[in-house]
Amino acid sequence: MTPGQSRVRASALRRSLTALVALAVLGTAVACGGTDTGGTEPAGPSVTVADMAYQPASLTVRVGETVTWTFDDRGTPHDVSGTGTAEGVLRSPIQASGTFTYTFTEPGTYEYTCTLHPEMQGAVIVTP
Ligand SMILES: [Cu+2]
Repeated sequence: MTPGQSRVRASALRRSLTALVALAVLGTAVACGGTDTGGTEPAGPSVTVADMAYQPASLTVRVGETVTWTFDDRGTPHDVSGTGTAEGVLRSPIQASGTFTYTFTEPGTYEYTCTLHPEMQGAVIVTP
């Protein structure tokens, strides 16, 4: 091969290596996120209420599963208040800390909001 081809190959190899390293770093970060629970993370599906948002905003669970909402927004109170078909079904107290749990026994889409901050929107999709 010519010296020119060799340079092209080395450059392609470097790009591949960079991609591999990026993947490895990403993998490590994900692994750390999965294990760094500190022993306080709920075991089942969970939503964190923080930074004026439900995280994740949309969650899919199966019938019979219990979802835990953890209120952790530096003292700002929120609630979980069902809208539409979930109105009156999904209902937490207004709370600035602690958790709220709800066990979904019927399939469907449960949309909810915060009565204090209507811009906060969340949904739980319950599959059979
Ligand atoms: Cu709120």
